[in-house]
Amino acid sequence: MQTRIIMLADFDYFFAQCEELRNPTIKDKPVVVGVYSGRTEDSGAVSTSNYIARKYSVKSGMPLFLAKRKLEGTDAVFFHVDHEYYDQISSSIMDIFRQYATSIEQVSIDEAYLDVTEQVEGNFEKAREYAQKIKVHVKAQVGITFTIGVGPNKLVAKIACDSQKPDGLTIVRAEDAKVFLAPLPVDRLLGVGKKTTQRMEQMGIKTISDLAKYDCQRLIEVFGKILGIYFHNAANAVDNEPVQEQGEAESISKIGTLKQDTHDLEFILQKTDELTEFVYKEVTEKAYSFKTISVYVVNIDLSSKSRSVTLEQPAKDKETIKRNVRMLFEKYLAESELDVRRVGVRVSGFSKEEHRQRQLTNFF
Ligand code: TTP
Ligand code: CA
Repeated sequence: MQTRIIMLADFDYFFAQCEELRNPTIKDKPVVVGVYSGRTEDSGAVSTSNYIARKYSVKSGMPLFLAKRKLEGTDAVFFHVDHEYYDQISSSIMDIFRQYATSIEQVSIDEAYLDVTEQVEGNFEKAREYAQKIKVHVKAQVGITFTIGVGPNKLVAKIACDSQKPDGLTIVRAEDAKVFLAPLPVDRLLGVGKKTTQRMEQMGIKTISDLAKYDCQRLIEVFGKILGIYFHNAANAVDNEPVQEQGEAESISKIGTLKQDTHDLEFILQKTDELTEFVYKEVTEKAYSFKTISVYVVNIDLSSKSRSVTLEQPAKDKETIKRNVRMLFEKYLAESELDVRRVGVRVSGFSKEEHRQRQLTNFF
């Protein structure tokens, strides 16, 4: 088998970087994005923060009041998460990735694997230039930086990516992969959590190299066949999982700002027709049928609302989206007197005809 060349792209401090993008003046300040529970002014948790805030030891998951305390005396800025906005930026980057790879596999809002074997003719030196080219393209078109790990498979690409952030580029050639992994602790492998780490430690396995040398039969006895073989292979930098779009996406959406604030249905529908074109294109590319159609509205007072409708039968045509978007907006405008500033169209509840084989990565 030809050596594959796989990239993992992971967007840097993603939610916080998105906020910097639309508020360029905050770039040299600590930036924290949080989920506010609403109970008291500061209750909630940090989703992420930029690297300046991280210097003050702000971390994802930390209570917001604690982050505030750590940043006391600085000119830190705090934001509420805005998933719709981050989703949209993420989709536009994923679209660029699709132009550069034979296949891509989005694993989260801010991570995707790209199989670029053909594009770089199996050559790791070319892969370096190619990765730079993708970074420059995304930076110029979307304004976001990200880190790339390159390896002979997904497992190595992921660990390479984690080894130098932000705006990093780490390349691990096929012949160096085992040596690259050897000194790392076992919990760097996907699927090795706290419990497994403890169990392995009892077995005298601390590093990936310990695991690579461990008797495979014995691993199977302890962890079962699927995991035992997986651990043995992973530690030896062996991973044949293909890069392929995972299961079904949860939703496909597109948001846009109206040319002017309005309460006029036809004016709004001109915009949503454009958005529908985009959504419909994605849906057909993925051969999805959908059951739910939603609209999203940001009013002039910046309050936001969404409305949706679920069909009796899955559909896959553009007219169904347009018809329901019209219906949802007719109803919405009758209920609300506020002028509308931004609108969005989303479809979800996907099904796909062909059945996909479950991947091992989905196993975890
Ligand atoms: P990560 O990739 O873990 O983190 P990051 O992109 O903020 O930072 P970096 O990759 O530079 O280390 O998570 C991606 C996004 O997921 C992140 O921007 C916010 C969100 N997130 C949460 O909402 N809660 C969490 O606990 C974590 C870890 C992430
Ligand atoms: Ca990230």
